[in-house]
Order: sequence, then C-alpha cells, then structure tokens
Amino acid sequence: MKTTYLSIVVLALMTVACAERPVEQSEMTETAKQFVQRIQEEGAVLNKEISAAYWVRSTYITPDTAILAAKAGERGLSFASSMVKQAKQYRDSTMDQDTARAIELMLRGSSAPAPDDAGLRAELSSILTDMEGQYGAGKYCSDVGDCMELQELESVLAQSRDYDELLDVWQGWRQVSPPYRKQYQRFVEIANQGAKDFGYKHLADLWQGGYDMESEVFVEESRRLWGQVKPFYEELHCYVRGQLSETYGADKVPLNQPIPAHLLGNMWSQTWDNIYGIAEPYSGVASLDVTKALVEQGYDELRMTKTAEAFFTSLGLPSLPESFYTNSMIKKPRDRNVVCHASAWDIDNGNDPRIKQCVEINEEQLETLHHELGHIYYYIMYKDQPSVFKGGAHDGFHEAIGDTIQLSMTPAYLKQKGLIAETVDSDQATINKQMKMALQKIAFLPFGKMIDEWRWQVFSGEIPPEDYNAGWWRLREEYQGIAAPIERSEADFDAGAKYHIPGNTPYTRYFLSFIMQFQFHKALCDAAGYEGPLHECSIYGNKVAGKKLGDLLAMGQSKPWPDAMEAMTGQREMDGSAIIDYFAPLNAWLKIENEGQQCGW
Ligand code: X8Z
Ligand code: ZN
Repeated sequence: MKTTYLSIVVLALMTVACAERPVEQSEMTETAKQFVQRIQEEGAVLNKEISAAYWVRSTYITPDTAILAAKAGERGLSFASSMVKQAKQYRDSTMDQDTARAIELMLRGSSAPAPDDAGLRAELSSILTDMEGQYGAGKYCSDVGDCMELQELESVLAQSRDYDELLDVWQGWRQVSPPYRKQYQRFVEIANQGAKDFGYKHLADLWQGGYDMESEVFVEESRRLWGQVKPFYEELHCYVRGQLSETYGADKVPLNQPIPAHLLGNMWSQTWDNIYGIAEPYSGVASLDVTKALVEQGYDELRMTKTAEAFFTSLGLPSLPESFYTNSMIKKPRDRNVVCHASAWDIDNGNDPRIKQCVEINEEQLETLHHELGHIYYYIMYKDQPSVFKGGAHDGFHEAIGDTIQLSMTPAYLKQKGLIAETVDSDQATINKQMKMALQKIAFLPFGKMIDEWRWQVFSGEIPPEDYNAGWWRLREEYQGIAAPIERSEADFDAGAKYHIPGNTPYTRYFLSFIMQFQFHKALCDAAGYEGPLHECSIYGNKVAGKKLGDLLAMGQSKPWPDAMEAMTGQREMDGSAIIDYFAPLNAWLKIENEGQQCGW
C-alpha cells in the first residue's frame, strides 16, 4: 500500500478493512489483543489486493481501471468502518501497552473516512478515483491545437523568462481542475459525515488528531513552528521580489505587492530554486549545475535511481530488493496516461516496495528519487513490526527521511560523485549555495502550511463551497505573499490544480518535514562526530549516523512520536531552530541586502 500519500486506504490495515464481518460478531467474543491480531491478518490480505488495483490504476489510467480501483477502494472503506466500530468497544478495557497503542491508531481513521452507509462509501471511493485520474490525465491544449502534459508545462515554467509564455502555461494547467470542483465539494460532504461517524467534529478535526496530542494543541503547535521561520521567509521574499522586479520590470513586479505567482519557476510557486539564475547573489561564483553534469554524463532513469540507493547503502542500510527494480515504474510510459506525481508504495508488507516516478534527467528529479527512497527505506526497516505499527512516527517523519539525505548532498559530496567539477571555498560561494537551498527549503514553508489551512477551513465550513477559490487566494497571499497574475473567479478551482487536493493527501506533513529534516540532519551530523557548520556536513558513508537513522525507521509508529524524536535528536519537540541555524550565513546576508527596502506585501 502506498502509505503516507495514497488517498483512500492510507496505511496497511489501519485504513483498509473488511466490511463483511458484522460488528456484533466480535462483541465479547475476543480480547482486545485478539481483535488487533485478527484485524492485522485480515487487513494484510485485503491490503495486497487493494494495492494491486491501485497500482494498476495509477500506472494505466482508463475507465476500466477506474472501475476496478473504485471497487477495491470501496471494500477498503467498508473494512475501515467496521474496524473502527469494533475498536471503539475496547476503548475502556484494560490491555497491554502495545494493544492500547494499536487500538488508538485504528481509531484515528484515514484521510478519507467513509460514513457507515454502503451507498456513500461507493460514491466516496469513485469520486476519489475519478478526481485523481482526471488530474493524472490532464493536458493543456493551446489554440493551435498542440497539447502539453504537466511535466512539459512545468519545464516551461522552470526555464522560460518570457512573462506572457509563463502566463499562458500557468493558466493553461489550471484548466484541469474546474471539471472536478463539484466532485470535490461532494467529497467534503461525504468525508465530513464519515469523520462524524468516527467520532470527530469534522474532517479537519480528524486530520489534526493524528499527532499524539489534542487537535487544538496540534494546530497551535504547527502555527508556533510557522512563527519561528516566518521572519526569515519574509527576508527571502523581499530579496527575490527585488530581483524579479529588476528582471521583469517594476510595472509587472511592484515592490510593495505580492509576487505574481507564475514567475517563481514552479507551477505552484512552492519551491523557487528554478529561478536561482535570477536570484544568484554572486554571479558565476561556484557553479552548482548538477543537471548539466547528469545530462553530459549520460545518466538514465536507472542510474539516477541507483545513485540515490547508493547514498542509503553507504550508511549501512540494506540494498534494495531485486523486485524493487523489476516492479517499480521509473520511466514515463509513452503510450498511456499515468499519475506522474511521484510516490512510494509498500506493497505486500515490506516484501515488494516500489516507486512510481516519471524520472527526468535533472537535479530536481534526483532529489525526488532520494525523497522516494526515504519512504522505501522506512518500509524496509519497519517490515517486521506488526502491520498496525507500520508507518512514520507521524506522517511528517515519513516525508522527512529522504529529504534529510538531500541535506547531505553538499558540494563536497557532489564533487566526489563527479556531479560538479570543483568546490569553491569562499564566503561568496557559501552564500550562493545557501541561496539555492533556501529557494527550495525556505520558500516551501508557507506553501506547506497554507494548503491545509485552506482544507481545514473548507472541511470545517469556514470556507463555504462558493468561496473555494477566493479562500484559496486569500491564504496564498497571506502566507506566501503571492498573487494570481490574472483575474480569478469561482468558475476556477485553483486548489484542485495541485496534486494533493484531487489525490486527497494531507499536506501539513510536508511542512513538518521541512522543519524536522534539519533537526534530523543536525542529530545525524552530531552522531557522525561532525563539528563544522551544519550546512557543510554530509553524512555520506557514515555508518554511525546510518545506524541512528535505521533505528528510527525500525520503530515505525510503535511509540508516540515524541519518543521517536527524542531517540533521534534528544529533543521531544519539533523545533525550527535547526533550520534557522543552518541558514545563519544567508539570513545575515539577506538582512544587510534588504536594508532600506520596503519588505512585506
Ligand atoms: O508530493 C511529494 C512527494 C511525494 S510524497 C513527491 N512532495 C510534495 C510535493 O511535491 O508537493 C515532496 C515535497 C512536497
Ligand atoms: Zn513523500
């Protein structure tokens, strides 16, 4: 099963389920421990079947695979409803610690809980399958009839510096989502009902409840973390806006206004490293063009994947099983529609882990491969946990593993791999490198935060269906300081043009991951005995750091996440100070650079 990101059946048995067994049958007939044991066994079988249907659907989008996937998903939803009903009966019973944790995890539900009604379950499953399929098959056909798929549109956004061309592809891709706006609204109604049936106020309450603390406390906690990094984001925003204004003109990018969303090198303005050329502090100092090296050296999809694997094995983690390479999809098929958005799947309980990624030969994709393998190594390392404990300590942990490795892909590491010609040791080179990283890691933070701020408000009814788009742009402006480059209206559904909305993947996990990966990086560098500045540390080849990482992965979600955090970092909290510390040189540089500028929007 694709755990952390797949829509309907989130994880192993916790969200899959088998409807056929009426709740009453289990009443009083088995202990809590026996119940957990049975659910795990039944869940594992069902899981395999559902994974197979979903895998085929995602790698072969047709009306037929929609039917098969929706049907399988429906069975999963039904199993989940039944499981939760039964689990509730054990809430106040006495039981051992592991069983109590298992029951608690079961009661968290999934990202799309179904109401206790067969008709609604079928409707929910088919809406989710259909929306993801429409997104996956999306294309933009221009007036002259040429059609472009998402990856081609993304590459125009990354490379073009022509304002109108950028605008054309930006608005073109956003034609994918209005056709499923009504379906999304219906999804919200049904899943909200499901959340209520599971005992939550609404779906936002359920999503926020997955972090070993009360929902309200978690919401505050996530906002506290945003508060820690916001001032640094505002400095970066100010500097980048100034550079864009010089490039496109102050009429197009006014200095006291939000930045037009199509100029940041990314379809969703979520990471900005593609405009490093515009934002480069010291022109030409220490070239960081890894893409050029990959292309020149003739890397293909397989060699890219093996390069990522080699980092993990250098830490002493095991090689990937042969089946990984046989069964994964790492190349975009030419003859059919697939969901290209990268994902990692735990099929058959750790025995058949796979990724699905339309790998292109560039640096961003190499990083994404490390991200995906982070998930895969989690699956492999918690393989022997009971199914109910297979999962990240929380979902942000699962997202953070591969990204933590990315932080060790320093210039020194890249040189060792022959992917940059030389390392340059100077203050200017440091600032350049930090800028490139910040355009990726700092620019992302408000985006990572606002997506679920929007969904939380949609689920709670604070943003009503008739305000979906206005609510979206209100939050885009508030958090990111960006604005739509052309007039938008409620005929649009701009949130839906981001994969995780039709794919129904919660997004706060990525926000948390982007904060925690720096905490993890620091902890692993400490374990490796590294003493220099954090941004120059690479744990490549270090078995002590590897052991620490492997131990974290092997815990799965068997314990509340603060325990896992403590084992890894010595701290029991998520904390933005490591990311701020990492970027100390750039932060200081930006403050001087922005002096006298009118920052903010
Ligand atoms: O969706 C992903 C991964 C799969 S879990 C490729 N990410 C987010 C995104 O692309 O929006 C990774 C970082 C953010
Ligand atoms: Zn991921």
